[in-house]
Amino acid sequence: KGRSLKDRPSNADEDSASVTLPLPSTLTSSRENRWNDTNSYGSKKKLQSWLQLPNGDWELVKIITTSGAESVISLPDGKVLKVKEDNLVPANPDILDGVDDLMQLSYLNEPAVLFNLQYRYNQDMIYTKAGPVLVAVNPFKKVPLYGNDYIEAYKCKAIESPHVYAITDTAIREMIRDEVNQSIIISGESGAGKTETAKIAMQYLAALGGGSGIENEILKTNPILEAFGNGKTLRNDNSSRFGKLIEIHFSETGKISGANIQTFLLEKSRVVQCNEGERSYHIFYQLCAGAPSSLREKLNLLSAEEYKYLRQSNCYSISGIDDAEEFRIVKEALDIVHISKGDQENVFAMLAAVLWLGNISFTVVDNENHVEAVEDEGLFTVAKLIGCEIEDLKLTFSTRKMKVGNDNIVQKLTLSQAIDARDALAKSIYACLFDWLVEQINKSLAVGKRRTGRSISILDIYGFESFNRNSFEQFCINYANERLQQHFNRHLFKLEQEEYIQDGIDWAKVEFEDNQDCLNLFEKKPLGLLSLLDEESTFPNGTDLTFANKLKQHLNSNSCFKGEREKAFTVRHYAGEVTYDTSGFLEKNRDLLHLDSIQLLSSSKCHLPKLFASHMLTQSEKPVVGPLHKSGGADSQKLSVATKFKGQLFQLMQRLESTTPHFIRCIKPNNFQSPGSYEQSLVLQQLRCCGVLEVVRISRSGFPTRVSHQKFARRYGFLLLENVASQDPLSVSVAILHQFNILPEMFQVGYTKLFFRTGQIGVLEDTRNRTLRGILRVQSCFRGHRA
Ligand code: AD9
Ligand code: MG
Repeated sequence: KGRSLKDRPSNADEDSASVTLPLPSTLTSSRENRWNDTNSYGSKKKLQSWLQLPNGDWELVKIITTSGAESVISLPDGKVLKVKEDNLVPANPDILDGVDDLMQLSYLNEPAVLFNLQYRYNQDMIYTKAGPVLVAVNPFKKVPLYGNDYIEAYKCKAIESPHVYAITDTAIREMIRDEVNQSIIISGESGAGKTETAKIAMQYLAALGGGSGIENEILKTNPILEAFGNGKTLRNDNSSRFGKLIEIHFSETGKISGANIQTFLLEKSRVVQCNEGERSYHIFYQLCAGAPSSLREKLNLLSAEEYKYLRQSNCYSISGIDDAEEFRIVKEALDIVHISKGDQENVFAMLAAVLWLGNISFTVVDNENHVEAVEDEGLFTVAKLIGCEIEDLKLTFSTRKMKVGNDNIVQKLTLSQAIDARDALAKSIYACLFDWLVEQINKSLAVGKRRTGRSISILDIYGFESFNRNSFEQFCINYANERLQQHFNRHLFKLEQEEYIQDGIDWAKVEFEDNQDCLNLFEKKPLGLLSLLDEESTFPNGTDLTFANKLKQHLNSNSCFKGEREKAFTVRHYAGEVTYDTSGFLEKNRDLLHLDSIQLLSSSKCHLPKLFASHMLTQSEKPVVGPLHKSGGADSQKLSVATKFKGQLFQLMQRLESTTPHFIRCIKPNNFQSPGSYEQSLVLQQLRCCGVLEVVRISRSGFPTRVSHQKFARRYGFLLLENVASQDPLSVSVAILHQFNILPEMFQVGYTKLFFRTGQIGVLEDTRNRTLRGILRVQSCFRGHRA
């Protein structure tokens, strides 16, 4: 049977004619024992091998003869070739095709991993384990793996094949068993499937921990946050433009008692500007398409095409999406999270105000190019929606009050200054609205007084991005991904191996790709990207060009940094090189809103603008970055965007450090969001940069389960046949291992802990559970007898 990594057709004729369970049953067995089988297929090596073709793809070939460093091989089409043996990589025997954990592969090499994932992908088995990590390959179509039947099957362990449900189930069990908070950390490039995966995990948690009704509220936060925080990009039709950590709390009985959502750095710029072919936030199009006529009238709503902010990217719809229907879903969700009809209307008014702000235009009024806003429908509607005077609004966009020495002076604005002031206001209103919504949702989901402290957090942030032109937003997004990658490395490589060595067990170290250098490039003080950005942001005469030059001056010797022409620079990220254009970096980092605009909002007669203004004021009181003496007039100084983001990420990492992590790596098999297409080189690049092979290598030679001697003795000691009450925990532990015939190669005894290979502890747990059930039955019989 021929295997090729190229264009392999779906295997409908093999063991998957009707795939109900996502795995051929022959492959589920004897998982635990495979780890040390590495050499048992050695003799077959000569028969089948992977040959790397000139384009980099791999083809499975048969070796006919080998002499010296050359082999004669036959290709699947019958052609016979002579090749250097260096170009061949051993292939696994057919019986290992499509194993559900890469740990089971005898030959762990790149083509073997690529083929295994593709073999499964072609049969809609999109999930595969890579040791402790779940790999999810985006199917870009509906796959029949979800819903109540599957949830039920995973809950009672009728299915064991890898799944988001399975990993979520493990998180719940470990939360209860170890009384430690858990986290599910989902990573991958933009469009790889993180947000969908997060929703699938939430679905499982809701099904298992539901009952009080709060689970439905939690699920309904998804359509709301996606409407307000996702938009279509060139990479993903539903791209998250903010990061999200949702912490779901549980009661002692394992029921969901509430939740809390924390969001990270929303991409504000999208509100006023987005690239050709992309869209702004979904909610704008949904509102335009779905608002009922009474609301349209109240907000003076037009169609999306008539708003300048939405018109500039020349893209209004997403194939397969009905914005009007989505609007209905969002409104229903807002009801469910207890946002009143009145508040909802206020929210829609703010959205309309933002759209209409973009339509305000300016006209030159003197020969120094100073401008004023044109008194037209745009200006009038914005004034009405924000609840302010038309004159005040006009003044905000034509003048700026400043302090020079002890004098208050009024500066007139030029066209570009006026446009900046208008766009800054639109962005701030939107960002405040987003934060306000999250705050309301959190109030509705709030955990009551009976907080147990048990929780499972799910992290879904924007994925690594690399476009033709990358700006401040990609800079922040990719920095966040570096942080996350480090957390992943720390847990799966560093901590794991350090623990082995500390506890004195036999261990040969596995090397991995460390991204500390790249993080240092960002974070080092005073000569890191973030520090230099902040410094330049405070200089009165700092510009994007002076910033770029400073980077080149100070960082050129850094191996993760490369200066480019003019205003650009390149960073070597763990996931690839990205060239950033510094245009707009300083403005976006300062993110100043002039006091005039804040004052305008505080003068409002409406609830939300007033609230936003007070929020902005408290923020701007916190000093730090802002061009201190710039005559252009910054009125408020505050933490720079990059510094604030860095702080948020540090906090996030601290929070995650206190949890047991479960990692899901999403993989994007092609760049066209299309089903059935699996591009080897693209998948390989993603596997490489997240170190999947190394993870598998460590897990297969490693000891993922570890328990202290005390805990082990306490948990399983009662199963011993002989009386060991007087013995120390280590002796009790050894006695247990002995009684249960745990093979010597399956565990190691450290100074403080026992270390087990995958699956070993399961046997003991099963016995313990069976015995406990037996004891309970006897007890209840006994009580029944007495009664
Ligand atoms: V970004 O960093 O926010 O731009 P994500 O979040 O990684 O990105 P997302 O979850 O939005 O990607 O997935 C992109 C698209 O892939 C979805 O809109 C779905 O159309 C598709 N997808 C992802 N996972 C699944 C799945 N399990 N089943 C079906 C899926 N389709
Ligand atoms: Mg997403």
